[in-house]
Amino acid sequence: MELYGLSSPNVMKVRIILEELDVPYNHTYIDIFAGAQYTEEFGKLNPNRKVPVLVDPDGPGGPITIIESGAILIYLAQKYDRFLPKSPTDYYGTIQWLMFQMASVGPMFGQTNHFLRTAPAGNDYSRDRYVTESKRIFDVLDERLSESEFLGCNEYSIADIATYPWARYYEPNNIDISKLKNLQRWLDQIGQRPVVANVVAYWPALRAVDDHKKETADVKHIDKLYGRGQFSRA
Ligand SMILES: N[C@@H](CCC(=O)N[C@@H](CS)C(=O)NCC(=O)O)C(=O)O
Repeated sequence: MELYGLSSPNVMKVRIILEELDVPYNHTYIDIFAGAQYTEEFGKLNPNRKVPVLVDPDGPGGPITIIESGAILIYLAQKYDRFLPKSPTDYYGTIQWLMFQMASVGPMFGQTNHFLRTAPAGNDYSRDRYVTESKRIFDVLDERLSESEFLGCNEYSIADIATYPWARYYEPNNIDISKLKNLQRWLDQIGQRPVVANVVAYWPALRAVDDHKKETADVKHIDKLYGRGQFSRA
């Protein structure tokens, strides 16, 4: 299998499941800081021009290309029959918390990261809105984890794999989770899985590559990435 990505949380999810499944894969680096997502070749893989993208040459009925990290997790869980329980209660529990990650955790935490670390000064309203929403979402996760050992149900599933890489952002974003005991318990539990611990351990090296590329990038590419300057359509 070929995984197109870099060091983002959405890509970390896919690396965690591939490594949990012990499926061999190649990782092709897509340099979004140099516009690699806008090539004709990449556009054929993902018209949304974002990573991760998974290409499985051995898909159902031939090679298959899958975009959207949540869809990739469902695909791999179903192909290898793991991390997506079959009983209706657990199946829909897992799907609904996976959807919560895709619709709320990822997009809101992503905006929080952007406004805390990337946006220029003078965006207090936007920054406060996303920090507030992120804190609310952390509370929701904590409440859910007060009634269930894992997010989707009482076993480790793709809902946990999807959410863990984003939940770790409480630290760099200075979000106080000291009162969120259920969330803390879950973060420890997931982080202690050998595969997860291994991915987390090698991640800073990947992150350093991205940080360097971002710092040395042509400002035009960064403006296009963030839809600003000459690329703003507002
Ligand atoms: N909903 C998508 C989000 C993917 C996404 O936003 N990817 C980012 C990296 S985390 C990206 O490729 N950004 C490049 C760009 O926006 O040009 C998923 O979960 O796969």
